[in-house]
Amino acid sequence: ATDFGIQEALKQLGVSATNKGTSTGSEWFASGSEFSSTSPVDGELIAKVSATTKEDYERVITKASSAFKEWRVMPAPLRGEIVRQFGEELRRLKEPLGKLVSYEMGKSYQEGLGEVQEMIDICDFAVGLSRQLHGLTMHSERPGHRMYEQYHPLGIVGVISAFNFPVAVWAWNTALAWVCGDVCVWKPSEKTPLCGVACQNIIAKVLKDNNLPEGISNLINGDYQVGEFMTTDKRVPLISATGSTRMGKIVAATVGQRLGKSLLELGGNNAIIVTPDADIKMTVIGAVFGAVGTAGQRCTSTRRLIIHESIYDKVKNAVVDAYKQLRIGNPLDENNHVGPLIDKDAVKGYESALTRVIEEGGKIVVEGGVLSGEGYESGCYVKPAIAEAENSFEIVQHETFAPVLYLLKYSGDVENAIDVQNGVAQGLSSAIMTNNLREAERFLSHTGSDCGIANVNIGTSGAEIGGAFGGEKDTGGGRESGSDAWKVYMRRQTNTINYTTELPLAQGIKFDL
Ligand code: UN1
Repeated sequence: ATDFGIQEALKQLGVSATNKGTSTGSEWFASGSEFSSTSPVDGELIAKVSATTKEDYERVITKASSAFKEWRVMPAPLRGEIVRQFGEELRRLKEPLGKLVSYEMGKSYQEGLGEVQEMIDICDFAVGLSRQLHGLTMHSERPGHRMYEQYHPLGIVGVISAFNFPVAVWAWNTALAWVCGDVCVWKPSEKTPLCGVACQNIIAKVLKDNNLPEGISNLINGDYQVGEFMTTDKRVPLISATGSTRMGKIVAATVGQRLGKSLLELGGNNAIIVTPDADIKMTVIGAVFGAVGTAGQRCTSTRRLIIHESIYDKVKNAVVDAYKQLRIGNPLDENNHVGPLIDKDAVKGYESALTRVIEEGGKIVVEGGVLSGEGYESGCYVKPAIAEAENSFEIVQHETFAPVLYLLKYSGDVENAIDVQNGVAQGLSSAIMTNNLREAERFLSHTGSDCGIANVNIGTSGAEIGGAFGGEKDTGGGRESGSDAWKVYMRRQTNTINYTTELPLAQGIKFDL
């Protein structure tokens, strides 16, 4: 079989057949049992990683705590300079890292490169941010007083990331956390541990070259039990977690129990509303990429198309036609549009969604199925499917992390479509395709989409790093990446200074002694 340069990429990234799974900077250790990373592309074992034990974890936290004491007093723009160098290393290693992402996770090589590009972009953003960690200055109600606010480094930030964006989501968090003066402990998904090893190697080199403490970047590996070391640990003031709503509820409860902060980026159930004024060509591109890109495994993947009855058949036929062009296969081969699902459990989830939608009265318009035979040996390749359904179906209410698209029909005004769009538990991304200003503005208004992301004439996926990323309701409420998402990585302080010889009390209170 063609190796597509994987061995060479692993070598460049310092990933070997057996990797120690725990690291502070360039120091690696391991006392836990080994687990395997298997590629969904060809079902082959890529390499092994040892899981982090409680003892390993304690070592990490000790290192991280002492690194924080040094890192927090380094001026923010100098921390920005370190993140700039990290971005440069990512530019240099974009191809091997994009390839590893593609091979370990299964997304197309193009998307793997795109993911590394998101890392580079957030580094650039963070470098600028390192000179803009602004607070406000307020007018005091008391004479001779000054009042202002500051943002101070928070401490150790725990990052728990998902398999679907195995490198970018870490970078969104760490690039910001680092310029904010925090140190990070990362637990990547147990399905993509090698992406974690590779990224840790990249930042470790930068830290070492600059003679900085190892504990600024730390890696731990394993399943949810390893994640629990952090969620239950008071020494980790912020947990940023990406994954399912089920996982997020557990993390929120655990972290909330100790009054820690959590930043949650959970499931979506994203829809595109297609109104009678939509540009059908644009709709098809947005909907098809949204539904089948990353094999439907983005939080922002398009799950539902809410189409006006007057153009329903036209849109349906155009989308069904486009699906006929899709090539499913090895994601490292640039001719293919759709790669495999992450593993066989995901394939089961996909199959059961298709069974359920029929049981509930839906109608399949593009047949799904698991592919077998040459090139599909991993058993993880599935055909993107489309079903006509109702929003009230239980399965439509549920996020299935696979390329299954539901077509829903609406009649009357755009308000009716917005009701359908909002009529799910999740609230991540949403879109409307229309050239009608009134419909677009209504969709974006207070009574419009209830999601964290609402787009006009763009699909639901592929958000830029410059905006705050995240969503409402069952999506968890957190915001990562651009805009002022950095504030969650810092502790906020209000300062009032009296430069007189009197001590007037606020609210005009008299307290004569
Ligand atoms: C995710 O699926 O967790 O907006 C992140 C997008 C990407 C990020 C998705 N920029 O689709």
